[in-house]
Amino acid sequence: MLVVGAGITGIYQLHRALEAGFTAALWEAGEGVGGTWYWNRYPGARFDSESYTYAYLFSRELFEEWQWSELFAGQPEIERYLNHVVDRFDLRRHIRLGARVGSAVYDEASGTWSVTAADGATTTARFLVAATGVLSVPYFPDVPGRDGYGGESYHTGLWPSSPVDFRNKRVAVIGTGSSGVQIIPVIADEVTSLTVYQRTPNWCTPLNNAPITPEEQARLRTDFESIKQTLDSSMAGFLHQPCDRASTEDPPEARQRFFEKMWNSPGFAKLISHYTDVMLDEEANAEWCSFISAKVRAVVQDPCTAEKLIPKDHRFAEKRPPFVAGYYETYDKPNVALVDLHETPILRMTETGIETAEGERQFDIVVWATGFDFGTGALLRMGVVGRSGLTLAQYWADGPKTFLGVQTAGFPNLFFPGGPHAAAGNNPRYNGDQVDFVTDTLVHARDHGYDTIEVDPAAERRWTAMIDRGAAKSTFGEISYYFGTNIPGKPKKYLLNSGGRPKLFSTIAEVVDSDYEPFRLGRAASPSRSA
Ligand code: NA7
Repeated sequence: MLVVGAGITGIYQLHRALEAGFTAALWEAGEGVGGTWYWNRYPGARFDSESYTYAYLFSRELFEEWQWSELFAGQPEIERYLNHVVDRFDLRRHIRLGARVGSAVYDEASGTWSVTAADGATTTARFLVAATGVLSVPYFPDVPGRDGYGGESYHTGLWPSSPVDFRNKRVAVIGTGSSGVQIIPVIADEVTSLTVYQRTPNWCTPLNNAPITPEEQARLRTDFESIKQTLDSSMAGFLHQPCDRASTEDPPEARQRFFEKMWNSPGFAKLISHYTDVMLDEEANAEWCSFISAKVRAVVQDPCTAEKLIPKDHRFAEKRPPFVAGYYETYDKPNVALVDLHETPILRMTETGIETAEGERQFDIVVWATGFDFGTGALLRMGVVGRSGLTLAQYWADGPKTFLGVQTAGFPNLFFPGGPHAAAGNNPRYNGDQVDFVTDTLVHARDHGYDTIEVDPAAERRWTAMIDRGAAKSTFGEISYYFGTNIPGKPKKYLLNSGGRPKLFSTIAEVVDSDYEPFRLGRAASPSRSA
């Protein structure tokens, strides 16, 4: 088996493959392991899922020996953790760094994949597992003159490993999604001036981070089994529990008190533990949005800036809501300015800065916090060629078609856990479910003497139709990058699993009960080419 990508999914896949007795290697484009948590090393990058709910749960010993310092750990600690896991489970000797896969071609006679990295290295694998992630291809908008800008330029998702010195620099940040709102408050005090180029404001609410005390750590150790059970069965892979009532069941004053409680709750509790109607009912959502708007107006002293920071074009959770620490407060600092790109769009980059309709501002550093080609970006850049010369790019020209978000017809022995059509929520939990399924499926194939396994197109059609039907009812709107609409020319298709984790679980159970009926298992004509 060749695993591609040493992020949280790929590391786990490698571990499971070796444990199951496969000969396995992992190729990773970066010079270190960690995936998202390797590339996104910008100041302020951190979890917004609770650290111990994002971490691996496959080993009780690992869970007990690793002490997270904070409820929402920062990038350096996360990267340390993932390196620890790699060493702890003796995985490093199977990992090849600096190996960006540029081509993966299926050979029908042998039922194997020939894989080539950008540095020319080649290998052959019977099973190819692309754990290439959903947020791994940074997106740079096509701004005229971008290449001619002569200052320092960084994308949050491609942050350099040597620290960027922001001291005494005039800095621009373009983009105010989860990454932008994390870096902005952290660098504001270091820089001479910070100019934020905002196209769309988001509904930002407090992360409410806190240290994890030794007492809490002791409790976590004791509660491992119940934590694991809750996370393994939860809809979205969090410990937060759903609320027992709708907003209409509380009088107005009680609603305000509840909103205040939500405001002070950690991270995603504001989605999962909120009133049951807040994500679904327009009026309930609008009342919560008014509450947030009042908070923004109370913090941001300049009323004009405050209004610009309040979303007007989408409701709460229509886009992935960011969580913040000191974000709105940043705009009260004298060295921080907000440029509203709806009022004054970027015309071009100059050699020394950014020109909008209001003129040019000069910068030493420009930070692109402009997001990613979500879901399909990495897979479509891997040069994947399946049966009969069909490329994945051709087959997915109108959007991804998958079964369970792990396989696509015409590409035998290729799996992509944690890719498009994965569930929505705390990523490692359902990516881990998919890795477990892929591993069990390959063990089944191997132990029954099969060389090839490929999903039946009918099963793929059913799964993809289910995703598309459910997308219409999703909380996320079509303006969300979950529909691919942030990338010009990309097909507008839902890229998550709109059936959620329960649908993933129930379908996996059906697959196993039916003895893998949705898959075609076969024997290769000349299987010996397998490495
Ligand atoms: P996001 O959430 O996709 O945010 C990208 C930001 O970049 C967003 O504010 C965009 O504005 C902005 N953007 C994109 N293109 C442009 C152009 N052409 N001009 C100006 N601004 C632009 O990416 P993040 O990295 O912040 O977060 C990604 C995920 O990582 C996050 O959801 C978490 O899961 C972790 P727009 O809203 O499109 O108007």
